[in-house]
Amino acid sequence: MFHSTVAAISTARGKGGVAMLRISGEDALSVAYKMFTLPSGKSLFDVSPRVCYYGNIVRDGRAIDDGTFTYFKAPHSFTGEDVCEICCHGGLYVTQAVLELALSCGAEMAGAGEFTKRAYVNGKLTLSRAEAIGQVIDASNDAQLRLSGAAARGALSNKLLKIREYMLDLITRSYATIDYPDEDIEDNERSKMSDTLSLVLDELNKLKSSYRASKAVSEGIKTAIVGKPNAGKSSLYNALCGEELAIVTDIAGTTRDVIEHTASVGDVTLRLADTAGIRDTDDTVEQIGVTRAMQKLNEAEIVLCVFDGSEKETNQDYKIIEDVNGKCAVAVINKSDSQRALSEDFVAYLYEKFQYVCEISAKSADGLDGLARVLNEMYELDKIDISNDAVIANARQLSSLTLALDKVNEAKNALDLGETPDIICFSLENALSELDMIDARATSEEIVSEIFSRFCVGK
Ligand SMILES: Nc1nc2c(ncn2[C@@H]2O[C@H](COP(=O)(O)OP(=O)(O)OP(=O)(O)O)[C@@H](O)[C@H]2O)c(=O)[nH]1
Ligand SMILES: [Mg+2]
Repeated sequence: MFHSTVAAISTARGKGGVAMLRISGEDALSVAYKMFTLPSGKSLFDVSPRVCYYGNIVRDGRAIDDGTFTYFKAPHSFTGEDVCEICCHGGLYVTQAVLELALSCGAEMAGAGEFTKRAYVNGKLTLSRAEAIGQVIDASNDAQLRLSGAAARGALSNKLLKIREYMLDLITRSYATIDYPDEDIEDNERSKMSDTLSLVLDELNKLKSSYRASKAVSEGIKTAIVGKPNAGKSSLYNALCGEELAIVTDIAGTTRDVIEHTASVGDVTLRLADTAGIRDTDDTVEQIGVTRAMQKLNEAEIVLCVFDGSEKETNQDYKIIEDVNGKCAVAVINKSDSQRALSEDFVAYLYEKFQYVCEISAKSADGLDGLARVLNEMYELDKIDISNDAVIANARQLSSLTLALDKVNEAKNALDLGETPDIICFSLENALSELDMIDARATSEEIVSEIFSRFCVGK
């Protein structure tokens, strides 16, 4: 498919112990032959694939560095092509020199994501697995790594293949009836097909609903921490971030600016905003802070509404409850390590007003596991095993899945209404081609290029 041989440094840019140059394409071995020599004098054309050899990286007959060489013979390589990997020392200058040497020996510079793109085009990876590899590289917390790791190993691709098999079976059965146009689909056959269609619909619906969960893990949820001054918002923010990022004092009105940071709580990634305590004030600077807090509250997808459990409730607490009305909010009763002064009636009111209530101590981190459970429940992450299950990972996949789902629904309705097999078949074939878009069994070159251009060079 590709006739050029490309090279790039596949390790991250910057000083490090080791850097790796990857060369892929028909001439990979010839390029490596011109720049790497073995102490035994053995030619690189005679090495065993997948064995690591020590040797010298040579320019104009002189060694510029020493390192290792591994040859992966096509098709048993990441890209499916001949691949040579040369590891050298990870200095900025030496790495660049090794790359330039490879280019002068006949390789072309690889574009962003080119190795993964080649792996996809050469049938070594499905598109959803290739996308997942990008997410593995971008992962910044454990949940993101588990989610993308499962997809990279083929969780979604395998699930799609299974659903595809059911759909192909349905199409084949419908065709069998089309061949005898005078005969209607027998009742028995119709009911069997209806059962299979229900199964397919069930699987597709499950996948569709997994998107909300996967988005909560990978993209993160805009979350505002609000409450009256001194409730412990900044303390909660610091506890969730695992760092003393926000200033905490016992002076009401400490926080003025909005501070933002990403934290992983349970399996959910929260894009947290700590805000100024909401109250009426004559202080001009604090007023601006309160306005910004209200803005963040309105923009947020989730609101963590903090109440001071060690103080009697005030009118301000009631006002804030009104402010968050209609938002997806968790009432967080803080300072559980102190004597409870919040009235029982008010606590009961919180349980009535909020779908979720957590009692915590931001100071000791007690109860934060309960908050994590609540967040997992909100995004149905308690129902998904993100380390293994198939999930929809992005809007592109969701859009194809939704179209496929519509078409399967169409087929099911047609079947239930007693329509002729050709009508059912037509919907099913459309559904299949939509579903096939997810793993790019039928995707345009434009979409493929767009996806791989988001990768870094060397991947
Ligand atoms: N005992 C106890 N004290 C807490 C807890 N959380 C916060 N505090 C104390 O409550 C006071 C206010 O905490 P902050 O985190 O600054 O409160 P805040 O809501 O951000 O306050 P403003 O920024 O002024 O709106 C500080 O003295 C904290 O040490 C807790 O869980 N237990
Ligand atoms: Mg604060």
